Amino acid sequence: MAYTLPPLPYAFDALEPAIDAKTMEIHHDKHHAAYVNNLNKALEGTDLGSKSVEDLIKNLDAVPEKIRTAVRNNGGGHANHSLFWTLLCPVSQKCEPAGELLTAINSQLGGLDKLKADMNAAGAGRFGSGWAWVSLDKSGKLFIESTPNQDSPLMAGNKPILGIDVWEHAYYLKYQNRRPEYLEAIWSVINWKKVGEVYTQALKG
Ligand code: MN3
Repeated sequence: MAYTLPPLPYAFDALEPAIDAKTMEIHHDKHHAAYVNNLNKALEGTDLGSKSVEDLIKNLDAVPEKIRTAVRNNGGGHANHSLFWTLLCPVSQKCEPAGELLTAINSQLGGLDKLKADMNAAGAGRFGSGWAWVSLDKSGKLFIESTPNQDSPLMAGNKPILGIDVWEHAYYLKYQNRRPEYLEAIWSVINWKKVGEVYTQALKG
C-alpha cells in the first residue's frame, strides 16, 4: 500500500471538552482511513503512489483524467487530515503562539483575535463541506481562505499553515448544527507551537 493512515498523536479524549472522544475516533479511524484506502485504490496500477501525498495533490494535472477527481478528493482528504491532527493540542499541554509566527500574525493578519474572527467567518461561511485555512501565498504572505470539499491550499500553489475542518463529521455528534460553537471551541486546542513549526518550514521551502 502506497499511503498509510498515520496514528493519532494523542488519545481520542485528549481534546475534550472542545472535541469529544467519539468524534475523534470516528473522524480518524473511519473518515481519514477511508480517504487513505480510496486513494490507494484509485492509484492501483499507476506509479503515482511513490510521491508524497503533498506532491501528488500539488500537481493534479499529472494524474490521469479518469482518476483525477478521486485523487483530488481522497489525496486532499489524506493530506488535510494528516496535517490537522498535528495542529491540535491536548488540553494537558500548553501550545501558545510565539516567535516568528506571532510576529507575522500581528503584522499580516491584524493579530490573534482578528485571525480567529476571520477564520470563524471563513468556516461558518463555507456552504456544505470544506476547510478554513491560514495559508501562505507564493510571495510569503499569510492570508485566510476557505476551500470546498477536501481541496488543499496546495492545489492552488499556496501552503497550508493552519487548517480547521468544517465538515459536519468533525463536530456533528457534539455540536449538531451549531458549527459556529465548534469553531469557537476549537481555539482552546490549537497547537500554536506546531503551527509555528509549519510556518517556519513553509517559509524555507
Ligand atoms: Mn474531516
